Amino acid sequence: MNKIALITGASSGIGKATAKVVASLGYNIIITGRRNNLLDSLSDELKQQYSIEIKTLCFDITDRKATFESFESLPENWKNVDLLVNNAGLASGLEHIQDGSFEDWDRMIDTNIKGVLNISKIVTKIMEKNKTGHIINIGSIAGIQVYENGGVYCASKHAMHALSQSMRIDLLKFGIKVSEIRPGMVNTEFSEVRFHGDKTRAEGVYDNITPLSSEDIAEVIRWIITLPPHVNINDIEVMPQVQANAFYTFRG
Ligand code: NDP
Ligand code: 8X3
Repeated sequence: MNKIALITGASSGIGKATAKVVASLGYNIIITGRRNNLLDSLSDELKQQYSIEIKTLCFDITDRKATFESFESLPENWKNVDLLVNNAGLASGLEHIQDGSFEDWDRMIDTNIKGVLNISKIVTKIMEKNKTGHIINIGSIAGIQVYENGGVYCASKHAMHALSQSMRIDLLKFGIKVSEIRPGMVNTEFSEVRFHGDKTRAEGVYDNITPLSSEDIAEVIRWIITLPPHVNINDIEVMPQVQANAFYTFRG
């Protein structure tokens, strides 16, 4: 039986690129997101290319009931997840604290913190029973640094950093590995989502620079999950060459 990976937010960006890498390694994959058409076309593409099986689960990770029910709908043998990639997440808005919108804040907190908790509780319970597993949390440079206007997104990714460390401790005795990846700028739908669909503003984020691609992050994941079982990468920061940290980007 192939190993099973569950990748949240696989309809685009880092999650989609990760699904391709994980498929190439022979895992059977559960891909999740809210856009079913994108999940279905990725599933078709990967099934054509690799001898693996894929399940698509379409649900909103902020909806705890839907998350539990979706997972529950899987056939029993699919529930034994070996690899969980907690990737689904977003930034919404970019404003000073006094101008921020409650709606944006709720979206980020509900997705980036509570969404991660929802799926992690389900999967870690199974990994605990199986005494094995690997969880990869997609954090951010915003999880250890804060920048102007990014307060709530940064807070949500600081929470991811704290959770990654505490999960590692809690799950240690069950043989479950927890790794956190903290990328800098990656060119995905991220900025378009942050700017509520404003493509021009989103493109401006990557003006005159070569940002990371989703595939760059997926390659890091390939490396982490193909290391020997006794080795764990606790955390790793990955930046484009032109970006030193959250504040300094060289735009020529
Ligand atoms: P994308 O916007 O391209 O992908 C985000 C994914 O998350 C989509 O598949 C989306 O699926 C899913 N998602 C968002 N909200 C929900 C929800 N409520 N329920 C279910 N799925 C959801 O962005 P990225 O690939 O860049 O983002 C992936 C992760 O990487 C995020 O956690 C982000 O914070 C992090 N990150 C991104 C960086 C960047 O510069 N791009 C840098 C550092 C970290 P759908 O819309 O179909 O629901
Ligand atoms: C996304 C990267 O720099 O916009 O997590 O916070 S940044």
